[in-house]
Amino acid sequence: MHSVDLSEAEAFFRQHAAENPNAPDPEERFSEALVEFGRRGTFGHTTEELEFGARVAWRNANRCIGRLYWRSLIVRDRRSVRSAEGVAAECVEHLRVATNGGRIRPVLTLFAADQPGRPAPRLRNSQLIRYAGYQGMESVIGDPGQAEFTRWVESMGWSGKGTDFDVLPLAIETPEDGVRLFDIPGDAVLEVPLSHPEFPWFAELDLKWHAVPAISSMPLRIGGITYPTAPFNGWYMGTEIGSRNLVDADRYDRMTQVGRLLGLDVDNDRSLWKDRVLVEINRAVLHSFDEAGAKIADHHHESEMFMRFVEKEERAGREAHAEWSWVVPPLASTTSPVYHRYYDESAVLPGFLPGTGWTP
Ligand code: HEM
Ligand code: NRG
Repeated sequence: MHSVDLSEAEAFFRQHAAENPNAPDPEERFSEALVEFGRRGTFGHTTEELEFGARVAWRNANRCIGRLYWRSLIVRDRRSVRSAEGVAAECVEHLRVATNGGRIRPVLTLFAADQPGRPAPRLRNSQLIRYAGYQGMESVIGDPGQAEFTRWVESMGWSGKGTDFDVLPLAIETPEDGVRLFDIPGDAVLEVPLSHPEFPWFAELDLKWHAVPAISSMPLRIGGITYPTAPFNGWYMGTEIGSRNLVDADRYDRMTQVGRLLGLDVDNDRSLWKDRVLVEINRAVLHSFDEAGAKIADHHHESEMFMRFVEKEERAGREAHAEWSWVVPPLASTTSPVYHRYYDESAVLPGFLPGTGWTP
């Protein structure tokens, strides 16, 4: 259990009041929290505090290029939901609210914090939607990044169809029931089949990707309290799929296959065939999401929006921190203004904490 930090709570109440004219007086609010802490060994935030805290955590997410939209985050306060079934149902509802028929909305669902003697529910998935990876003798079917998790859910009785794109079940751990698995209904998962605007053979690769990236493994720290289960989503930037998920050697690893289909000289580094493959896969991703009516950002636009965010933060008297190696897009990086400067990389709270390091 993460400990409650009262000086962080005090600083957060001050920040809430400084940025919100309708927030309670921070001194009074802090004494109230102190009394509650004396009585229960913890204290509760109000729904308004959580909404503000979650939005600021996004504003402070140093690896995120999408932060211009931090004020638009929809926060679902579900601290009272504690059963495994309840958490599963709220995660599915999260996906429906977020997907919105393709007009994807940024959403965060917040579940309970641990309390003395009462651990809160935990989600063991790294994202709400991930594809299984089945380790064979020589190769993996599906996402190799999920092979360990897939073996773990299989050891608890789950079995997938065995395709490259089987959506994994939610694995929810509660003190009452231990770990339980829940399949996500197919109609809660919007997927986009991938095709290329010029090369018909691309569709025959039978690639697809899900439209909503929803990280579920990062605890959210607000005002001295850690919320271990707080899945959140925005929309994809195309390069996440086109330069990484489908291409990384330890993910779907399709670089050489697509290079050959493009008729490129894949044995000669200096033909820059890899550079050309990246461009075409990324074009296919953006084209397909557009065709399907599923919101997706391209890295040029998102870079521009990020620079606008940095300026806006400066005008508000804050300095935008960022991790350069995460916010610089993995395609045409030098054409992005994000590339051409450095950032303060130190972490600020409220914020998302690095994944708990939990593995099956
Ligand atoms: C990371 C884009 C919304 C918090 C990232 C990354 C991208 C990105 C490209 C880097 C991912 C990677 O390289 O694996 C966007 C876009 C959004 C969005 C286009 C559209 C609205 C959000 C929201 C939150 C958020 C709503 C939280 C409320 C984060 C965090 C990371 C991150 C914490 C770091 C993840 C990690 O350490 O693995 N985002 N994001 N983002 N984003 Fe965003
Ligand atoms: N690269 C990961 C997702 C990481 C977060 N990216 C976002 N977040 N766009 C992947 O699945 O490819 N978000 O909240 O929108």
